[in-house]
Amino acid sequence: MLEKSKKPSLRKERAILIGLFGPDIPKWLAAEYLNELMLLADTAGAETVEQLLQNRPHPDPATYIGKGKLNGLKQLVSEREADLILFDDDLTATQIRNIEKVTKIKVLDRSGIILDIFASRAKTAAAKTQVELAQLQYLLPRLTRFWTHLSRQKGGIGTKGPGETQIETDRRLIGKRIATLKEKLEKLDRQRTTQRKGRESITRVALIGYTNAGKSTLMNALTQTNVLAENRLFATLDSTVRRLDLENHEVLLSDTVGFIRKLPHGLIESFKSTLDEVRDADVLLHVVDSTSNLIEDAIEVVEETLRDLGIEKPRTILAFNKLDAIDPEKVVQLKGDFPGSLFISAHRGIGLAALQEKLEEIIQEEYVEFNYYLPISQYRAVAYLHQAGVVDKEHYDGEFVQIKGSITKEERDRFESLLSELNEQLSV
Ligand SMILES: Nc1nc2c(ncn2[C@@H]2O[C@H](COP(=O)(O)OP(=O)(O)OP(=O)(O)O)[C@@H](O)[C@H]2O)c(=O)[nH]1
Ligand SMILES: [Mg+2]
Repeated sequence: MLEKSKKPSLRKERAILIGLFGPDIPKWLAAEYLNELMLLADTAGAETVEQLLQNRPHPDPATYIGKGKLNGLKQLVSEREADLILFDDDLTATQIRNIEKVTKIKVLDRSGIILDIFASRAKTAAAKTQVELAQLQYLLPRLTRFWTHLSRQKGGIGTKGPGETQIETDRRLIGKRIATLKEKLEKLDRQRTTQRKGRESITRVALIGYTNAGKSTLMNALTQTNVLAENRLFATLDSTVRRLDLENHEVLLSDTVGFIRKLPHGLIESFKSTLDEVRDADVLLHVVDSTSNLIEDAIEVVEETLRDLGIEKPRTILAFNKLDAIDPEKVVQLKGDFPGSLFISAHRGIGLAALQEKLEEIIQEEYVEFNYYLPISQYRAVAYLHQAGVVDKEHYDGEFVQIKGSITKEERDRFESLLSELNEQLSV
């Protein structure tokens, strides 16, 4: 028998992760943050070979960690054969330059790695444009470092930066590109708005939550679609909208990008239009990973990001996902801490019927009853009620039809103006 030839495995980049703890951030919390950074590193394709936590109330303005630590770090880099140092915070251009000078390897900060992941995951024109815009906005204040890199690649002397004029030229070029990208986004935005217009009367439900909470898995479970869901961060960047048929209502369910703590500001800005699905939602379905050790943090990050985006909180259902993977005691505790929340497993299909019922209940709250007697000649009005509302009873009696049911207040107003239009037409 022939043995399958093994492919030579590509060596992953080896990363050292660094975070700080102190009076504001206890050590256990900083350790949790580093675990999340490890997941980010993994998503970006790097292997974590060491995690370092330093006790420091504030970062050193020149080197982030203390100077003594920096020398130790240099030693560690060679011992662990590391290619990359990742910081759980944003660094200034000076800090990056100084750390790279000592350690001689690539240094990335938190925004840098998140942008890198977004860039490699962006598929559609909109996502690509949004990410490029955010990358350039991130790059602009760090231009000196960029050029140091370039001159080093060219074999030049790494310590010498370019002349000011060169930086200026580059800044201008980037500025121009930013303007072009913004224009392109506006255009895409207009197309999207037109596409959304046709769906105005249907209730919209948006899945929101921290990255990796299980939003896409839930989307798939509820609508039998096949959106990519995986144990990586930011599996979803673009919005997907699917129709979901509840017992009495039809809704549009949308799945979109997940949130994370310290999401680079430029990214939030540039993803504003992708998040229009969230902005336009009538109901938010906030999915929480109940296996996380930082549940409250994650919920707060999501709520804060919504506030940053200027999205006023519509009615929200809080759904704790991954019920299959936690202890019953934790369920009891969460139920106590978050009354009214639901417990589900998107993966195993647990609690989904209750979730749909709750959705229906919330939607129904927006509905008002109607009871009309219409001449059968007004079949357009009858058709409208069928399309926009829920009809419970329809009784034909000679020239008239009695039609009873419920409809949203908004739709009822629209219907009444349609009715008066029809009446006017009839009376002329
Ligand atoms: N044990 C368990 N795992 C789940 C459940 N639901 C989702 N997962 C897993 O959680 C991981 C993330 O799921 P996704 O659906 O991609 O999460 P998401 O919220 O869409 O993530 P992003 O798009 O990356 O923001 C995957 O590995 C899923 O298989 C569940 O009910 N139980
Ligand atoms: Mg997803």
